Amino acid sequence: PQAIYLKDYQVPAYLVDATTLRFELADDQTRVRSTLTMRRNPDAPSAPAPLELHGHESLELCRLAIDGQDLAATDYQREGELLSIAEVPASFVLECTTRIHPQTNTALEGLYLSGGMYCTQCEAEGFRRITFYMDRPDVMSVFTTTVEADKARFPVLLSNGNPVDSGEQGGRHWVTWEDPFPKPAYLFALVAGDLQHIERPYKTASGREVALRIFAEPKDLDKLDHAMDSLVNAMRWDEDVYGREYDLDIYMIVAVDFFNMGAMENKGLNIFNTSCVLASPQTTTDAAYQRVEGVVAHEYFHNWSGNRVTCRDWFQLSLKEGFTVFRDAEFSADINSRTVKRIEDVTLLRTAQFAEDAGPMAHPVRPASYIEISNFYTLTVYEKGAEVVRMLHTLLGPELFRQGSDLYFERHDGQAVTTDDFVCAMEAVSGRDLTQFRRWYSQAGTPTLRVTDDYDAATQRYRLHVEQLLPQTPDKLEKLPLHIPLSVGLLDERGADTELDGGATTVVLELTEQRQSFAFEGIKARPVPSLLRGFSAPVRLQYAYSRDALVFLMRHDSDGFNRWDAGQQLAVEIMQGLMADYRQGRALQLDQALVDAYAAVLDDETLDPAMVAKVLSLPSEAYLSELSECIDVDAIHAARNFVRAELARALEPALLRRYEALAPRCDYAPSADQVAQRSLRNLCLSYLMALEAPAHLVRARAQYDGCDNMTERQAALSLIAHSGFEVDAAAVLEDFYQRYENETLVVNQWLAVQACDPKPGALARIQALMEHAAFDLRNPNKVRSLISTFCAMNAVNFHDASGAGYAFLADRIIEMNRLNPQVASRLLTPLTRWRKYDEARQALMQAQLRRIQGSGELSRDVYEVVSKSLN
Ligand code: HT7
Ligand code: ZN
Repeated sequence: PQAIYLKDYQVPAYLVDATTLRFELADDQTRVRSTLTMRRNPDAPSAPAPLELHGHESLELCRLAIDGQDLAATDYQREGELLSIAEVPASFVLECTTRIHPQTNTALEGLYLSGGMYCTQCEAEGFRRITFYMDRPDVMSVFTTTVEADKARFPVLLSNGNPVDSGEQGGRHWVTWEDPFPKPAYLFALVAGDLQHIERPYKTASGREVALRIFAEPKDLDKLDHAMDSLVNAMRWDEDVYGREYDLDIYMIVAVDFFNMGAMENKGLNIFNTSCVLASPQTTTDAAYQRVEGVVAHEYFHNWSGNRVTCRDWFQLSLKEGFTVFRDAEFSADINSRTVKRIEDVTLLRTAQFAEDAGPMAHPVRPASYIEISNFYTLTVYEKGAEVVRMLHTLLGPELFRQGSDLYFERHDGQAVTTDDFVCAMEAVSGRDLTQFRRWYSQAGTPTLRVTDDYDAATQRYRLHVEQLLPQTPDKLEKLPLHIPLSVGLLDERGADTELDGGATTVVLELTEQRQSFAFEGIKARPVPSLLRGFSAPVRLQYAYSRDALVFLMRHDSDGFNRWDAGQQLAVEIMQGLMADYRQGRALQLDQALVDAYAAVLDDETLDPAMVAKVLSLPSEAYLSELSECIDVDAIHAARNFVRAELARALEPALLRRYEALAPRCDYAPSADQVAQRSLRNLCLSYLMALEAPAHLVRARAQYDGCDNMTERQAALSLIAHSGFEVDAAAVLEDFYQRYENETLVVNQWLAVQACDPKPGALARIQALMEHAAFDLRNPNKVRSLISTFCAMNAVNFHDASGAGYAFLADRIIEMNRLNPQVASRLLTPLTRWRKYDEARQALMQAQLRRIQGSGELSRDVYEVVSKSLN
């Protein structure tokens, strides 16, 4: 397979002004007839070029005609994914008929069946599996789509836009949809199935009436209200915060069970993984409720940041994804707790994106090349991309940022543009030169900020000295200093913020050089610096805080994020010491400083319980791994478990007191205050269960039996299932399955709970579960629940020194490579990290990568990740 380079971009030689599609859905095949009104692109180089259409090799071409004249097989050439016609008129109508087989489409790209319902996934390059087309995002066309199918089995027929016509004949029926907004093919969608929906009217700020409809299988109709509430909140928020309104008469969401990712923003017809839309108190945890809210908002926000203004080419993916993640994060922060949302996002970034940025697949937010674009829907493009937008927001301030966003939408409505166009709009409104800032888009790797300080009592001057260290990445490109906003506050000896510039207590230092110093005058005593407040840039921060200083910041920092982060740094440092002790065979002993700091937070009833839960949550094994030069999974597991059990022993009465005091007093609601209380209560129970005492087991089982919601039940389930009380563990798992056998998403949770059970013998349990009726290798949600969870969340078992975990994963990847390349390629992630382990494990992991490499014909997706990992 060949790499594609950003530097080779060329404007399309032809344009498609109008696209008319007719789908005839039948049991063994689907016939697709397309009529494209095309013309030469006036912006293309003047010599007439051949017409090049994309078409997947699975497409059966039945008819191709230009201006009504059928083409003979000798009039065109098919090579790989391209069909070319040497000569075409300056403007013409191209007609094409293809035959496709959704029934056997296990890749879940293009048109496929999800549990008996037809649906599509066209981003990034799925449309070429439906018909021959200029399947690139800078070719935008208006679409008219007719869907025809058996009426009894597929009573609901949907596509983008508004329904304009329908009819029926002899048991079959059809509906025609018209989408007036020009769009690239990746935003095309079609659904046909036996679905029901809920509906809510919505009036936009300017008074337009919109019908909001959410479709699902009839059995799930009672689980759609939360998604609908989230949608309405998101629509109102986008009007208030960005001045953006919805533009069609109907907005539809359809829930499907078989889906490669979370959801898809097709114009007017979003298609969602059921896991991102269905919610009910009995089947859905608080975390899943929040995910539904976030994903519904994210897809809705794409209507402007993605659909009205789209990407010129796939290298620009972060133009829509980074911006939209930033928008959805701000939405969630506004309607829930801002600090908790920030903590969760930064945790993901520092744990998983930093690891990606340090591995063989590291790439800039705007990649310079790819072999398979599906491999670039990454944490770097999404999460780091959102951080880049956040830094622009920090540098410009909210007002100018909003003006920049208005200008961007105004300038580029209806266009396919680049990340540079976005930055240009921000430059235009602010008058700032963002040339250096643009390096965030082109340089891969996570910078480290090394900070030192000095204080001179005589002159009352405090100085911060900052050095940026930019890591080498696989592209081997030279790294130049970045423009980095560093938010800083200075705490005096009482813990109060010092007034800095013009009375502000937080200032944004702008780093632009590799080494830079910043002086603060009139500082009466040596302060404790609060650095990188709110995580103002996606960097690793190095500053030699003493443990006392970290405890001080935990108590006093006015920045909630940094208060939490100080606690994390303290816990990390203590656990790293214990890991070293464990390796040397020394007795482990917990630093009393951590016990005291945690006790103070636990006893502070004035704090938001959600924050208490966050502060008292120990850094995960994955984060400790990311911070390790060479990952020792056993030492990490042992040290973390030791700290958990010691904290539980020392704080048992306080934990119990808060656990009892937080007992639910009213019916379940996914409201911020209830979510906060449940999160702290479940955290207390998890510490108590670390004591492995029968009395706490009884408590956990009582919670499991007595609760009215999935948040409490699932928390109790995993604590019991992962405990050493094996009989009780088996009983509760059996009970859970019996209760929820018919709830697919809950059964997936049941698989995931077992997949991350750290007790020895996990691999055999996973293999047995693969034979269970609840498992299906063709359903990505189930693969993620069982296999990805085992590999990512059960390090001690997956990385067992025998290498059996690696061989198991390689077998699954080889199987999945044929069934579903996108899912197969994502399963590879843990093996790509082989350089971070000891020599023996490195050899075992590499051997499995080579086995995959030599296992036969590889999809582009798997080929790219395997070959880059072994390079
Ligand atoms: N824009 C959507 C991306 C997506 C996707 C990409 C590749 C393969 C399958 C996919 N499903 C959805 C989702 C989003 O970011 O909103
Ligand atoms: Zn998105």
